[in-house]
Amino acid sequence: MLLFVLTLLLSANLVSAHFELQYPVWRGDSFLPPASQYTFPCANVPTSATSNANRTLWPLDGGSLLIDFHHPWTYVSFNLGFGGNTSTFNISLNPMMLNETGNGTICIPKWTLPADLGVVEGQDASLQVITVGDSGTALYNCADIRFSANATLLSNDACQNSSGVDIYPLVQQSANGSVSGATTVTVTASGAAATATSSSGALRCVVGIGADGVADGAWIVVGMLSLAFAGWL
Ligand SMILES: [Cu+2]
Repeated sequence: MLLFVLTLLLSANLVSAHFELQYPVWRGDSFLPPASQYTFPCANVPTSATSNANRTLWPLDGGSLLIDFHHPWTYVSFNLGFGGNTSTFNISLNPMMLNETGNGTICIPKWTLPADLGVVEGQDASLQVITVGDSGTALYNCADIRFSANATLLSNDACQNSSGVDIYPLVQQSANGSVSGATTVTVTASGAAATATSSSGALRCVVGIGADGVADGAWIVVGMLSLAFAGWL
Protein backbone atom coordinates (compact mmCIF):
# COMPACT_ATOMS: atom_id res chain seq x y z
CA MET A 1 0.00 0.00 0.00
CA LEU A 2 2.77 2.40 0.96
CA LEU A 3 4.59 1.63 -2.26
CA PHE A 4 1.41 2.22 -4.21
CA VAL A 5 0.90 5.60 -2.58
CA LEU A 6 4.50 6.58 -3.22
CA THR A 7 4.23 5.55 -6.84
CA LEU A 8 1.04 7.54 -7.20
CA LEU A 9 2.64 10.61 -5.65
CA LEU A 10 5.67 10.33 -7.85
CA SER A 11 3.73 9.91 -11.06
CA ALA A 12 1.37 12.75 -10.16
CA ASN A 13 4.32 15.04 -9.78
CA LEU A 14 5.94 13.91 -12.99
CA VAL A 15 2.80 14.38 -15.01
CA SER A 16 1.82 17.74 -13.60
CA ALA A 17 4.79 19.97 -13.12
CA HIS A 18 3.01 23.24 -12.50
CA PHE A 19 3.75 25.21 -9.37
CA GLU A 20 3.61 24.85 -5.61
CA LEU A 21 2.45 27.54 -3.26
CA GLN A 22 4.67 26.77 -0.28
CA TYR A 23 4.06 29.87 1.84
CA PRO A 24 1.49 30.82 2.87
CA VAL A 25 0.89 27.07 3.01
CA TRP A 26 -1.47 26.00 0.29
CA ARG A 27 -4.94 24.79 1.14
CA GLY A 28 -4.11 21.27 0.06
CA ASP A 29 -1.91 19.39 -2.37
CA SER A 30 -3.24 20.36 -5.78
CA PHE A 31 -1.20 17.67 -7.52
CA LEU A 32 -3.42 14.95 -6.08
CA PRO A 33 -6.65 14.20 -7.98
CA PRO A 34 -9.43 15.19 -7.88
CA ALA A 35 -7.50 18.44 -7.51
CA SER A 36 -6.33 20.04 -10.72
CA GLN A 37 -4.45 23.30 -11.01
CA TYR A 38 -6.34 23.99 -14.23
CA THR A 39 -9.54 24.45 -12.23
CA PHE A 40 -10.68 27.98 -11.29
CA PRO A 41 -10.53 29.43 -8.68
CA CYS A 42 -8.55 27.15 -6.34
CA ALA A 43 -7.56 23.98 -8.20
CA ASN A 44 -10.65 22.16 -7.00
CA VAL A 45 -9.28 22.21 -3.45
CA PRO A 46 -12.13 23.48 -1.27
CA THR A 47 -11.71 25.07 2.12
CA SER A 48 -12.12 22.29 4.67
CA ALA A 49 -12.18 22.00 8.44
CA THR A 50 -8.54 20.93 8.20
CA SER A 51 -7.43 23.84 6.04
CA ASN A 52 -9.46 26.25 8.14
CA ALA A 53 -7.68 25.00 11.25
CA ASN A 54 -4.35 25.32 9.47
CA ARG A 55 -4.45 28.94 8.32
CA THR A 56 -1.13 30.68 7.90
CA LEU A 57 -0.91 33.78 10.07
CA TRP A 58 -0.01 36.78 7.95
CA PRO A 59 0.93 40.29 9.13
CA LEU A 60 -1.75 42.95 8.67
CA ASP A 61 0.29 44.89 6.10
CA GLY A 62 1.50 41.89 4.08
CA GLY A 63 3.69 38.86 4.46
CA SER A 64 6.16 36.47 2.85
CA LEU A 65 5.52 34.48 -0.30
CA LEU A 66 7.37 31.32 -1.24
CA ILE A 67 6.55 29.66 -4.54
CA ASP A 68 8.20 26.78 -6.36
CA PHE A 69 7.82 27.23 -10.12
CA HIS A 70 8.26 24.13 -12.26
CA HIS A 71 8.05 25.68 -15.70
CA PRO A 72 10.79 27.59 -17.57
CA TRP A 73 8.74 30.79 -17.35
CA THR A 74 5.27 32.03 -16.50
CA TYR A 75 3.25 35.14 -15.80
CA VAL A 76 2.04 35.45 -12.21
CA SER A 77 -0.77 37.28 -10.42
CA PHE A 78 -1.72 37.45 -6.74
CA ASN A 79 -5.32 38.01 -5.67
CA LEU A 80 -7.01 38.17 -2.30
CA GLY A 81 -10.51 37.28 -1.21
CA PHE A 82 -11.88 38.13 2.23
CA GLY A 83 -13.83 35.67 4.32
CA GLY A 84 -13.46 32.19 5.72
CA ASN A 85 -14.70 30.42 2.61
CA THR A 86 -14.69 32.69 -0.40
CA SER A 87 -14.59 31.98 -4.10
CA THR A 88 -14.42 35.68 -4.95
CA PHE A 89 -10.85 36.90 -5.36
CA ASN A 90 -11.63 40.45 -6.32
CA ILE A 91 -8.63 42.19 -4.76
CA SER A 92 -5.70 42.27 -7.12
CA LEU A 93 -2.43 42.60 -5.25
CA ASN A 94 -0.23 43.34 -8.25
CA PRO A 95 -1.06 46.28 -10.52
CA MET A 96 1.03 44.65 -13.26
CA MET A 97 1.33 40.97 -14.00
CA LEU A 98 4.70 39.58 -13.02
CA ASN A 99 6.99 37.75 -15.40
CA GLU A 100 8.75 34.83 -13.75
CA THR A 101 11.65 33.10 -15.47
CA GLY A 102 13.66 30.04 -14.56
CA ASN A 103 12.44 27.05 -12.65
CA GLY A 104 12.86 26.80 -8.95
CA THR A 105 11.87 28.59 -5.80
CA ILE A 106 11.27 32.30 -5.39
CA CYS A 107 10.85 33.89 -1.99
CA ILE A 108 9.51 37.39 -1.64
CA PRO A 109 10.36 38.38 1.94
CA LYS A 110 7.42 40.74 2.22
CA TRP A 111 4.63 41.43 -0.22
CA THR A 112 3.21 44.71 1.00
CA LEU A 113 -0.55 45.05 0.84
CA PRO A 114 -2.23 48.26 -0.31
CA ALA A 115 -2.61 50.56 2.70
CA ASP A 116 -6.33 51.13 2.11
CA LEU A 117 -7.38 47.47 2.29
CA GLY A 118 -8.71 47.88 5.81
CA VAL A 119 -7.43 44.55 7.07
CA VAL A 120 -8.25 43.93 10.73
CA GLU A 121 -6.87 41.64 13.41
CA GLY A 122 -8.12 38.06 13.14
CA GLN A 123 -9.65 38.54 9.71
CA ASP A 124 -9.73 35.44 7.51
CA ALA A 125 -8.90 35.59 3.83
CA SER A 126 -7.62 33.45 1.02
CA LEU A 127 -4.74 34.19 -1.28
CA GLN A 128 -5.06 33.04 -4.88
CA VAL A 129 -1.97 32.68 -7.04
CA ILE A 130 -2.53 32.41 -10.79
CA THR A 131 0.10 31.60 -13.38
CA VAL A 132 -0.38 31.93 -17.13
CA GLY A 133 1.89 30.05 -19.51
CA ASP A 134 2.72 30.38 -23.18
CA SER A 135 -0.46 28.72 -24.39
CA GLY A 136 -2.54 31.13 -22.32
CA THR A 137 -3.54 28.35 -19.97
CA ALA A 138 -4.00 29.44 -16.37
CA LEU A 139 -3.06 27.45 -13.27
CA TYR A 140 -4.43 28.13 -9.79
CA ASN A 141 -3.45 27.57 -6.18
CA CYS A 142 -4.91 29.06 -3.03
CA ALA A 143 -3.81 29.44 0.57
CA ASP A 144 -6.02 30.19 3.55
CA ILE A 145 -4.62 32.89 5.80
CA ARG A 146 -5.56 34.78 8.94
CA PHE A 147 -4.34 38.32 9.49
CA SER A 148 -2.59 38.79 12.78
CA ALA A 149 -0.45 41.49 14.32
CA ASN A 150 1.58 38.66 15.89
CA ALA A 151 2.42 37.06 12.55
CA THR A 152 6.02 37.17 11.40
CA LEU A 153 7.78 37.15 8.07
CA LEU A 154 9.73 34.07 6.99
CA SER A 155 13.24 33.93 8.41
CA ASN A 156 16.19 34.44 6.09
CA ASP A 157 16.91 30.72 6.30
CA ALA A 158 13.42 29.84 5.13
CA CYS A 159 13.25 32.60 2.52
CA GLN A 160 15.73 31.44 -0.10
CA ASN A 161 15.73 31.64 -3.89
CA SER A 162 16.98 29.10 -6.38
CA SER A 163 19.71 30.38 -8.65
CA GLY A 164 18.71 31.66 -12.06
CA VAL A 165 15.13 32.40 -11.06
CA ASP A 166 13.82 35.94 -11.54
CA ILE A 167 10.52 37.70 -11.20
CA TYR A 168 9.70 41.20 -12.37
CA PRO A 169 6.69 43.24 -13.42
CA LEU A 170 5.64 43.90 -16.97
CA VAL A 171 6.17 47.50 -18.03
CA GLN A 172 4.33 50.14 -19.97
CA GLN A 173 4.63 49.86 -23.71
CA SER A 174 3.40 52.14 -26.49
CA ALA A 175 1.37 50.77 -29.38
CA ASN A 176 4.47 51.03 -31.61
CA GLY A 177 6.41 48.83 -29.23
CA SER A 178 8.60 51.52 -27.72
CA VAL A 179 9.21 51.61 -24.01
CA SER A 180 10.17 54.85 -22.34
CA GLY A 181 13.67 54.18 -21.03
CA ALA A 182 14.26 55.47 -17.55
CA THR A 183 11.16 53.97 -15.98
CA THR A 184 11.91 50.35 -16.82
CA VAL A 185 12.09 48.37 -13.62
CA THR A 186 13.33 44.87 -13.12
CA VAL A 187 12.76 43.13 -9.85
CA THR A 188 15.34 40.46 -9.32
CA ALA A 189 15.00 37.98 -6.55
CA SER A 190 18.40 36.94 -5.29
CA GLY A 191 19.49 35.55 -1.97
CA ALA A 192 17.04 36.14 0.81
CA ALA A 193 16.44 39.76 -0.10
CA ALA A 194 14.98 40.83 -3.40
CA THR A 195 16.46 43.91 -5.02
CA ALA A 196 15.21 46.20 -7.70
CA THR A 197 17.43 47.45 -10.48
CA SER A 198 17.06 49.17 -13.81
CA SER A 199 17.64 46.80 -16.64
CA SER A 200 16.67 46.00 -20.19
CA GLY A 201 15.68 42.57 -18.94
CA ALA A 202 12.08 43.64 -18.54
CA LEU A 203 11.93 44.25 -22.28
CA ARG A 204 12.09 40.54 -22.93
CA CYS A 205 8.67 39.86 -21.55
CA VAL A 206 7.11 42.78 -23.41
CA VAL A 207 8.51 41.49 -26.69
CA GLY A 208 7.33 38.01 -25.81
CA ILE A 209 3.82 39.17 -25.21
CA GLY A 210 3.67 41.10 -28.46
CA ALA A 211 4.76 38.06 -30.42
CA ASP A 212 1.95 36.04 -28.89
CA GLY A 213 -0.54 38.67 -29.88
CA VAL A 214 -1.72 39.08 -26.33
CA ALA A 215 -0.59 42.67 -25.92
CA ASP A 216 -2.51 45.28 -27.80
CA GLY A 217 -1.54 48.83 -27.08
CA ALA A 218 -0.29 50.37 -23.93
CA TRP A 219 0.30 48.72 -20.62
CA ILE A 220 -0.56 50.54 -17.48
CA VAL A 221 1.93 52.48 -15.62
CA VAL A 222 5.16 51.74 -13.92
CA GLY A 223 4.46 54.37 -11.28
CA MET A 224 1.96 52.03 -9.70
CA LEU A 225 4.73 49.54 -9.16
CA SER A 226 6.21 51.52 -6.33
CA LEU A 227 3.19 50.56 -4.29
CA ALA A 228 3.35 46.87 -4.99
CA PHE A 229 7.07 46.55 -4.67
CA ALA A 230 7.71 48.83 -1.78
CA GLY A 231 7.92 45.75 0.37
CA TRP A 232 10.70 44.23 -1.70
CA LEU A 233 13.19 47.04 -1.44
CU1 LIG B 1 2.64 22.53 -15.57
